[in-house]
Amino acid sequence: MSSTVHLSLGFSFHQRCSSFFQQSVAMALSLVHSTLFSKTSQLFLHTKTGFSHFSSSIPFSSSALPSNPKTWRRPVISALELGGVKIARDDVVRDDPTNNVPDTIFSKLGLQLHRRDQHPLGILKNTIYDYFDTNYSNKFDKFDELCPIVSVKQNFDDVLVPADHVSRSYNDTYYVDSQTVLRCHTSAHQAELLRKGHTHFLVTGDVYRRDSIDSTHYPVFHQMEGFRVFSPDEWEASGVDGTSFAAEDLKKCLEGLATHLFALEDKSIRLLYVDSVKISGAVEMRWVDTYFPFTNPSFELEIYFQEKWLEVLGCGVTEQEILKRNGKLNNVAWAFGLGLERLAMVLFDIPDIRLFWSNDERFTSQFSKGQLGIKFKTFSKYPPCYKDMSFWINESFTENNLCEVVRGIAGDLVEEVSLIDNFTNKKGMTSHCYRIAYRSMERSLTDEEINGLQMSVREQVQSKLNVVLR
Ligand code: FA5
Ligand code: MG
Repeated sequence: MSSTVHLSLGFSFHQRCSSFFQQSVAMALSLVHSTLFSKTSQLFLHTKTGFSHFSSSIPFSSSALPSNPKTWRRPVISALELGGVKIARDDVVRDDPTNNVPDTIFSKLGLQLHRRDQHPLGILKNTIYDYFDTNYSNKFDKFDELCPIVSVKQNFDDVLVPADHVSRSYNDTYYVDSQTVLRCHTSAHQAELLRKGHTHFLVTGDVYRRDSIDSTHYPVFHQMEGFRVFSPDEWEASGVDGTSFAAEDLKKCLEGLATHLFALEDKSIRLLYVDSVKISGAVEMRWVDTYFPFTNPSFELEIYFQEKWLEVLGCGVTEQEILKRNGKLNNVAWAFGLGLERLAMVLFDIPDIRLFWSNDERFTSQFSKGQLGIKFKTFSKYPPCYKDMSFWINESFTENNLCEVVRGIAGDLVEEVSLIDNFTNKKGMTSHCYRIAYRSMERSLTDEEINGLQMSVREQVQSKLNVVLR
């Protein structure tokens, strides 16, 4: 795992190792909100008219705007339309202790990269659609415009996420208010679609998580949910029980999808088992057993990429309770949630997740509708610049809060935040040293600019996280 602390809807390292955090959600909440989110209300001009901002918003926070005026446009959006509903900035970003959505996140709402046919995410979504249409005779209903602002019930309760699960915390999820969140996974729509009678569906959309910073984690990314319900006659003849039948069908479906995607670029797939030796040539992937509250058994699919195993999707056989509650008693089902960016990074050779948000023509012009085989040619040869920062942490310190501060200042100019040293002294005080890598994907940064950013980071880390710099 690259930086060890990232939210997963399953059990992550984070969950196993930060019980102090679970116990202090309430404390963190008040601390986070009293200190972390002072809102920059001048960022967006307010207009009540509202409009979609597919093309006019930009992916930088104001504090991270590049100095070259040609490479950016100032955001002028105060409202947008999501699934036919008008949403004003004030509906999502509020100075209120139950709200932790910063402007940088609001600026991403409604961009809908997955609905752009020339964008790698749109190209990938369409290719996955083709696979399902061809192999399942158009049986899968497709949704890609469901509103990302959902209730806590939809996001967590409906998929059986326990009341004390770490993913519900303000440290991991963006809350609009105590009962409303920016969905942190597309599984938030499973229950409502089942209730509406859908038995085969794909839901694609933007999802939001407070998370660590590195080349494969971003606070906004895109998932595609797949869901398939079986009726008893489908598995009874097979001689195996419903759960085994569904699990086998699920793996077959996803292995078939992987073969379809990589075959388009003339690559073969090699399925490995945990601890297998890597052999170069083919795309190598493996199934790993895992845990999700909503499936049992549960699996993750990993692909070998940039010298590491990269988790690209989670899946499993749906818990009976979900089916029962939503009118599908006596059925079994499988579900998967695929991280579109991660898969697109492997397919298009995109080295950093920030690039998906780039409006730079040198990025956007490399992709065209329907063309999956294209390999991205990097245009950024700029070296990263590293800055280290040590401080004594306090009880409520979390890496996600640190990352939120750093992103708030440096925006997409920050490439990675990693813990490089960690010790506790005789007095029981714990020191962390973080290394921040600054690098623009699009231009070279001046020393002056980086020093300015680092100075602000140091100030805000101290004032907002109440840590003591060393
Ligand atoms: C889920 O979100 C589950 N809802 C998936 C699921 C659906 C399981 C249906 C079972 C049945 P997870 O937290 O592991 O699981 O995220 C799914 C995928 O999203 C990951 O495999 C990864 O590809 C992607 N992902 C997770 N966090 C990030 C991030 N910060 N940036 C980019 N991609 C991410
Ligand atoms: Mg996971």
